[in-house]
Amino acid sequence: MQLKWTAVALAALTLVACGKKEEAAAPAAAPAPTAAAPAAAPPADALVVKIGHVAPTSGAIAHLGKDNELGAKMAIDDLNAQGLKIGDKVAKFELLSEDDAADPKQGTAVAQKLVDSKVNGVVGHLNSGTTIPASKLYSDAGIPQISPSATNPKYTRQGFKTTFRVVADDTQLGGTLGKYAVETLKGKNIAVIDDRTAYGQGVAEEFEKAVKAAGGTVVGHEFTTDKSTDFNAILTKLKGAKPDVLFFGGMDAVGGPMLKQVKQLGMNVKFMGGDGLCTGELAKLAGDAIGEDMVVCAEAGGVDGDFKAPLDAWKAKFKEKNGVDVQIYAPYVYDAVNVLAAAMVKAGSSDPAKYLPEVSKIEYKGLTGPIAFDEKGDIKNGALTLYTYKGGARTQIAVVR
Ligand code: ABU
Repeated sequence: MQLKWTAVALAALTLVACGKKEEAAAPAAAPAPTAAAPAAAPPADALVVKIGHVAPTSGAIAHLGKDNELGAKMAIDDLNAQGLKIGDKVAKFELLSEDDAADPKQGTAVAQKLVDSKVNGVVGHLNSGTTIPASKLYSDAGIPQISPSATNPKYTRQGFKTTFRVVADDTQLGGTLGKYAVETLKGKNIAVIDDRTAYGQGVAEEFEKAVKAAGGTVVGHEFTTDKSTDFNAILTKLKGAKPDVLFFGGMDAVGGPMLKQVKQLGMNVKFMGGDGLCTGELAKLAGDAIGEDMVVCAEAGGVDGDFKAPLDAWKAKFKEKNGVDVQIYAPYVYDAVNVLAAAMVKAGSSDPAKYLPEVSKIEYKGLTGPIAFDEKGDIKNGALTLYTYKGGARTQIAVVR
C-alpha cells in the first residue's frame, strides 16, 4: 500500500560518509486521503522555496491549465502542512504561477519572468509547444524543470541536464494507439488529422508510423490548427476515403467541436486521440456527438494495483477542495512538485545547482506511480491508460506499458 511507503519515506534515515548523519524526512510520498492538518505558521527564519508553475490558465484549454495549477496548489499546501526541513531549516514553499496561454512566445516571456524571480524549480509547462522553447531558458539558468504533461519527445532530447518529465512521450502514446487501431479496433482505412502544434503533429506522426508498422493503411492525413472551429472541408475530404478510424492529434477544445461535425456528416468512425483529447471535458465539449465507446484515447500515465486506491482518494479530495473533478494531469503536477521537494530534502539545499543531481537520481513513490528518470530525464517504465467514454463519462479500458 502506498500509505506504507509514506511511513517508510518519513522514517527514512540514511547513513552518510563522514560519520552518521540523519537526513531530514522526505516529503510524504502519498498523501492521506483526509485533509492535511492546518499548517503551523512557519518560523521567522524559514527557508523560502519558490516553485514556478506554468500552464495556459486563459484561452481555449484554460480548463486544463487550471487543472494543473490546482494540482500544484495542493502540493504546496500539503508540503507546507508537513513542516518539511531542507538542511536545518523549515521550508516555506511558495507557488509562482504563470499563464502562458499555450502560446510559445508568451511561454518564453513567463519563463524569463520566473528565471528573473529566481525560482528554485519549475513545474510545467503544460503544452509541448511552450515547454520546449522555455526549457532553454531554464537550462541556461540551471533551474530544474519537470513537465507534468508535455509529451513531445524533443523536450528531453536537447541535451539539457535540467529537463524532466513525469509522463510517457508521444512515441509511446502514438505507437500504442496506432497498434491498437489496427490490432484491436481492426481498423482497415485509417484517417489522420493534426493541429500542426508540436504535440498534435508529433503524436499524429507517431500514430501513423505505428499503424503502418502494424500493417494498417492510412487513407488520408489532413491538417487544422489549435484555434480552428470549422472542419467541414477536411472531414468531407476524408469521408470520401471511407475511414473506419479517425485519429486526431490535438487538444479537447478542438476535438470536441470536431466530433460534432463528424456526427453531422454521418461519418461512422472510431475517433481516436492522444492525451490532449483524453480529458473529462471532452464529453461536455462534444455533447451527444460522443457515441458510446466511439472514442479511444490515452492518458500518458496510469496506475494499477496498490496505487489505484490512493490515487482515487486523492482525486476525491481534489474535488472536495476545489469543487471540480480532475481533468487529467493534476495528480502528475502534484507529484512533480513533490519530486522537486524530495530532491531538495535529499540534497539538504534548495539551491538548483546542489539539488539538481538528486532529481536525476530520485526514486519517488508518487500518486501516479513510481517516479525515476532515465538519462534523458524521461520517466522510466512509463505507463499509459487507455480510455473510452460511456454515458458521457471517461471510462478506463486498460493500463498498458
Ligand atoms: N500531451 C498533450 C498536451 C500537452 C502537450 O504535449 O502539448
